[in-house]
Amino acid sequence: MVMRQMLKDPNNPQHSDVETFEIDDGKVSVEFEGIESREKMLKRKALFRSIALLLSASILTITLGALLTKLDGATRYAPKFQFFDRIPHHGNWSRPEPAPTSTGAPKIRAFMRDPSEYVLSPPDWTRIRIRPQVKEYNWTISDVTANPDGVLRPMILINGQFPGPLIECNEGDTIKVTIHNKAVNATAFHWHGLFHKGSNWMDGTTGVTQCPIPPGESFTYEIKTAGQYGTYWYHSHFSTQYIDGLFGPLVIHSPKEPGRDRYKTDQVVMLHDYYHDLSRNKLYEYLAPDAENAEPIPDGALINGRNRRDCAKVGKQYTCESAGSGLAEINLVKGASHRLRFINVGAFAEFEMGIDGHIMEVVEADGIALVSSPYHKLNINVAQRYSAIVHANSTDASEFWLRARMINHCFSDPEAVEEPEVRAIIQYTEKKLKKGSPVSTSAVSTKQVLPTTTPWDLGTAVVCQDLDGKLEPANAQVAPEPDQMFYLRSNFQIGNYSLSRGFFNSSSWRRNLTHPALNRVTLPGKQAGDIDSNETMKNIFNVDKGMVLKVDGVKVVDLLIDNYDDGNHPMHLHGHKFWVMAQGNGYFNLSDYATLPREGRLLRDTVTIEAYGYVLIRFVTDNPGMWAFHCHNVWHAEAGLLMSFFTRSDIVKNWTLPSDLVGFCSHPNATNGFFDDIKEVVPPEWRHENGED
Ligand SMILES: *[C@@H]1O[C@H](CO)[C@@H](O)[C@H](O)[C@H]1NC(C)=O
Ligand SMILES: *[C@@H]1O[C@H](CO)[C@@H](O)[C@H](O)[C@H]1NC(C)=O
Ligand SMILES: *[C@@H]1O[C@H](CO)[C@@H](O)[C@H](O)[C@H]1NC(C)=O
Ligand SMILES: *[C@@H]1O[C@H](CO)[C@@H](O)[C@H](O)[C@H]1NC(C)=O
Ligand SMILES: *[C@@H]1O[C@H](CO)[C@@H](O)[C@H](O)[C@H]1NC(C)=O
Ligand SMILES: *[C@@H]1O[C@H](CO)[C@@H](O)[C@H](O)[C@H]1NC(C)=O
Ligand SMILES: *[C@@H]1O[C@H](CO)[C@@H](O)[C@H](O)[C@H]1NC(C)=O
Ligand SMILES: *[C@@H]1O[C@H](CO)[C@@H](O)[C@H](O)[C@H]1NC(C)=O
Ligand SMILES: *[C@@H]1O[C@H](CO)[C@@H](O)[C@H](O)[C@H]1NC(C)=O
Ligand SMILES: *[C@@H]1O[C@H](CO)[C@@H](O)[C@H](O)[C@H]1NC(C)=O
Ligand SMILES: *[C@@H]1O[C@H](CO)[C@@H](O)[C@H](O)[C@H]1NC(C)=O
Ligand SMILES: [Cu+2]
Repeated sequence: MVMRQMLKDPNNPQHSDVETFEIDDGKVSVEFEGIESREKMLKRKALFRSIALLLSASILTITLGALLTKLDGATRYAPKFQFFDRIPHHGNWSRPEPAPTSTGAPKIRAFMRDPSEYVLSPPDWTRIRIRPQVKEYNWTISDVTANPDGVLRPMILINGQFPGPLIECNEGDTIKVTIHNKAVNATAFHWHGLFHKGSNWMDGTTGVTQCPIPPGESFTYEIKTAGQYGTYWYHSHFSTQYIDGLFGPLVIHSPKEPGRDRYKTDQVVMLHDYYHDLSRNKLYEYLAPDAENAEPIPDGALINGRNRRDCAKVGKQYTCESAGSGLAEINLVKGASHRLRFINVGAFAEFEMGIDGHIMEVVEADGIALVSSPYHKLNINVAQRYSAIVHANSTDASEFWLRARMINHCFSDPEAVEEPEVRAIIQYTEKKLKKGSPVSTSAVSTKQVLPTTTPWDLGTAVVCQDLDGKLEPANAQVAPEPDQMFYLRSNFQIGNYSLSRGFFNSSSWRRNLTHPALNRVTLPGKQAGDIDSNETMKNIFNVDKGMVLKVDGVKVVDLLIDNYDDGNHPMHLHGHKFWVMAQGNGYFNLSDYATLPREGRLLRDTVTIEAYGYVLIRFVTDNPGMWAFHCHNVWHAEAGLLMSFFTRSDIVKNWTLPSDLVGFCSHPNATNGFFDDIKEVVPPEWRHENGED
């Protein structure tokens, strides 16, 4: 047995939609006030009537909202007119998803999702009475070989396409996603940033709130969207699996969101680092003995799943067929303003991104509307979101580069990345969209018109930290005074078997897939009975294998973390938004604690702790459940940088979890694909008799 400590802190060795829009014929009811001027509304009414004459009533009932928005905010992408012929007459339609593609080298790039799917159709709140809807999605998960950037690799996809489909709804709607797991390994889906108030078991976090969905089984997530809006995303929360293809955007519209009249079109731009191997194999290298927390270097990056590699430069171990691959194209109607919702859906790299010749007005961070502030470039860490308004009024060109560069100074070997930058083409388009104009096909044209614009001459980021400058919520809210504070030290240590593990104090999380934390506190019988005793908590949870901090009642909790690691951590708290009270380099000076300003603090759900830095966050424990708090760098989370908050045990202990979820816990295939570092990477002769599992 090798027992070595490598501490980074020298001073302290201790440590298918169903959408129905309702229109009152002619008399359009306005449920929300003060959103649009009367004049503008009358104009819209006139347009509404003239279109009404052209279209049959059955079509009208369903698609008017989407149609008007599309005509107004025309993009080069074809509108969803194609749906017309799929509309059943009873006014209920499902968006049929293409059948999963079979394994093998795809010649036709049908696995690439049509980019027009990431163009949003915000509802017109002024003319359509929108009642809460149930939005249903039917997803089949399967193993597919595909080559988004040219390099063939095994992937795990939703309905055979990459990236995942957009979930779009209105605040108050219920989203129902049925997962049919047809892949060889288990899975589970997390809805990043959603509160799941009163339904913590829908949070989708293996080891914390659920047992995985075994291959061959199905499960329906039911997600309420009350009390929040903005840009979110979803991803698998089973090991590092999401980076193999299981992720996508989730957008909640709301009449409460300020500034909706400031842009004509609205679309999602996902940025992500990318590997040419299955994440499981990368995890194997990363967690191997003596690997010393050297995170796998991405092979490149993608925008909305797209990029194009030069096959001549790709390693011989890969099969590369770049025909049909290309850069993402983002179409902006010339002269108008546009909302771009940036999401970092990657594994590890923070991006610095900007658009040549355009200022970005940042108006949203992690689902919180902001006072607009202008930026030339944005820093966006893993799992964070920013919305920016971009004005398509440059007279210099009509094609521009969107440049997104991984901040490779934060990589274990900054020089090792071949292509740290990925680009997309921003194209100005003409105002009106012609009905029936050709759909931009899923096979991106290889005859793209490449921009010739030059980047902002501003130097490049070398530190991984959050977007600086003052991001101020539009709806100012004074953070409450704290009731209690937890302090944690995070670091990486090389310990037993020479494995590099991530720690919060003495805790390095080892997920127990068949006994998730939530199940342990809701089991009928003796455990749940006296969960309020500290003794029981100690018996149920071994702090060294995953700290669980229990908070009784509704409290205002502060969490201060000092990071003794040379890497940054995008920290995410499930089920809540938190105020970022303090953040910086070095260690927090406690004498500042009493006087921290409480006004204008940014609320978000993912915050960066710099290398050798700190963060102090504040949140209210008003959402009962078992909520993971973890680093969203997939490698770090798998090395153990995850813990949980257990709130409102008085309510939670009365819960009965859905029987299908509980049933998965005893399913023989629920742990298929689980990566146990000790079993997988430690040579048998090194292992203890009793194991360290
Ligand atoms: C829509 O169709 C689905 C499947 O056919 C059905 O389950 C659902 O109840 C329908 N919804 C409405 C609002 O009619
Ligand atoms: C959902 O997908 C499954 C598997 O592809 C299929 O059997 C089922 O009929 C679909 N259900 C609906 C409501 O579309
Ligand atoms: C583009 O529009 C924005 C917002 O109206 C304005 O601030 C900016 O100066 C304009 N740029 C040009 C080049 O006209
Ligand atoms: C973590 O360790 C620090 C330093 O030993 C200690 O002050 C703190 O209370 C610990 N945190 C928790 C939640 O136990
Ligand atoms: C390492 O192994 C020893 C002996 O089995 C055990 O007491 C200790 O808790 C282990 N440490 C870690 C960090 O797993
Ligand atoms: C998970 O927890 C159960 C109950 O405490 C225990 O019996 C089992 O060995 C644990 N499994 C792993 C892999 O730690
Ligand atoms: C349980 O532990 C907490 C935190 O250490 C403490 O405040 C509380 O008084 C303890 N409760 C009991 C019943 O001992
Ligand atoms: C902490 O803040 C106090 C008061 O501002 C100051 O006197 C002290 O020097 C600071 N300590 C450190 C280590 O910076
Ligand atoms: C939980 O259930 C018990 C027994 O049925 C009941 O007395 C208690 O009030 C419930 N607690 C809550 C918070 O609903
Ligand atoms: C578990 O997987 C094996 C191998 O694929 C299969 O033969 C078996 O039927 C599965 N068990 C269940 C309960 O689905
Ligand atoms: C599924 O799990 C097995 C190990 O159980 C692993 O060898 C394989 O690579 C996994 N497949 C995928 C697509 O992750
Ligand atoms: Cu981390």
